[in-house]
Amino acid sequence: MLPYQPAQLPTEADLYQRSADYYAFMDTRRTVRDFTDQPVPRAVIENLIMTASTAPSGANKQPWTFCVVGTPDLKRQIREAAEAEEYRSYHGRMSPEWLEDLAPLGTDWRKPFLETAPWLIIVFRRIYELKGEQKRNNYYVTESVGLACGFLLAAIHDAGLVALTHTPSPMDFLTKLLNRPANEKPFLLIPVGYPAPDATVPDIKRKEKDEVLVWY
Ligand code: IYR
Repeated sequence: MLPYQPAQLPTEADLYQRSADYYAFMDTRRTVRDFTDQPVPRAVIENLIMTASTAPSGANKQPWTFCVVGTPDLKRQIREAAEAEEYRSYHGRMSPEWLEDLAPLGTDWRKPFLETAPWLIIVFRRIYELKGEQKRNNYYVTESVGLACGFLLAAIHDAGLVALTHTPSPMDFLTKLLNRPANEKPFLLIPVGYPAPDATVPDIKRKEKDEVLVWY
């Protein structure tokens, strides 16, 4: 064990100010589907991913792999495979209720952002580790990787970039295209970049405090 040495403890006034400021900032985050092809330096993506990798995880196993794709040819292959799956999803695999719930978002099977965004971050869950021949367990893998993705989205927003949490389904084409080992399962595909000047976002609202918070 090591002593925990936080930066200076905040005053109560600091607590109000900092929590309110961070909430106001995070409340400006939007999922964006319209990107420009303006480049984002690799070092920036590395910082964002290392921030994600500070997330807590079951038994500190850090059961995540972040694959970053920037080459036009691989982005095109990912787009073609994703669109083929999404076409089937939007034309029969998703229930009428699901399609109705998605209508306000204006999504369809076409995924041009998979080629426009400078980087695609594909997050994999590591369901176990191989130490030589021996399999070692990871724990709470989905929770851990979800937390890391939350940290990643907050870091992307803080940097001034935009992202989309894209979930093509099924996602096994990513295992094949990226040649990932059997202990890794695709979790989320996150295009990252600058928003297009004419980008639009759906006119949707966040829930109110009394809808999400219960005091006891
Ligand atoms: N995976 C599809 C459909 C989709 C599903 C949900 I739930 C969303 O919040 C948004 C889209 C797609 O990416 O279009």
